[in-house]
Amino acid sequence: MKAPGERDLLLVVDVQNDFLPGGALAVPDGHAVIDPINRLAARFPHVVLTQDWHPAGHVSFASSHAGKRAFESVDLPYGPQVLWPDHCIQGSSGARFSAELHADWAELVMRKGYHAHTDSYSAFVEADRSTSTGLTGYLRERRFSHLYLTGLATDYCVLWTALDAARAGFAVTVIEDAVRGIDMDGSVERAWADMANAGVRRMMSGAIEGG
Ligand code: VGL
Ligand code: ZN
Repeated sequence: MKAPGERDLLLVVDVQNDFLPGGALAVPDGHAVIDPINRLAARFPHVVLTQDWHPAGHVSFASSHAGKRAFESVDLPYGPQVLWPDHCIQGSSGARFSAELHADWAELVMRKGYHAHTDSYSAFVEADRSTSTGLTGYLRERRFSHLYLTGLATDYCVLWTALDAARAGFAVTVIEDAVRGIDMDGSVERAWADMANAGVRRMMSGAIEGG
């Protein structure tokens, strides 16, 4: 690929302490995404970060459901919901971006998952599949056409964000070496298949000029 231009956006998904080693919901090998993201962030003229941002007692926390454990599922009004350890609580150190992430020049931090009764893996549409975060409008108004996705986790927030971005009409490429997954029961493999079916492309960070 030639050098990223004015219509290209680097979208960095949830590179927060709770998803990194030692965090409440550590993604295996999650730390490995940081170097490639830092290199890419220096190349892209435009960078947007997403930040998982839950109130205490959030509906996606196992601790909010009597008798349930993390990684089990419950049926919520909007459908099945995987339950997680408490993570990315608003204002907590776990919710902060990794101190090693160098993207201070990011133009927007898109927070998500802040409604107590609705989760949001996607940066575009919440888990009820109807509440919009506003990101589509923001990106359209700024005339971005191609989104390059990086971050955590491949099989949850990256996956849902990629699918919704493709649905909204953006060209979408996931940077393979700049994402890592949680991987429950083959969910990473399924995620790549679902993204491919939706027309999402994949690329290594080294294929981006100067990356
Ligand atoms: C995520 C599970 C719960 C993610 C966020 O960033 O992929 N996964 N909340
Ligand atoms: Zn979350």
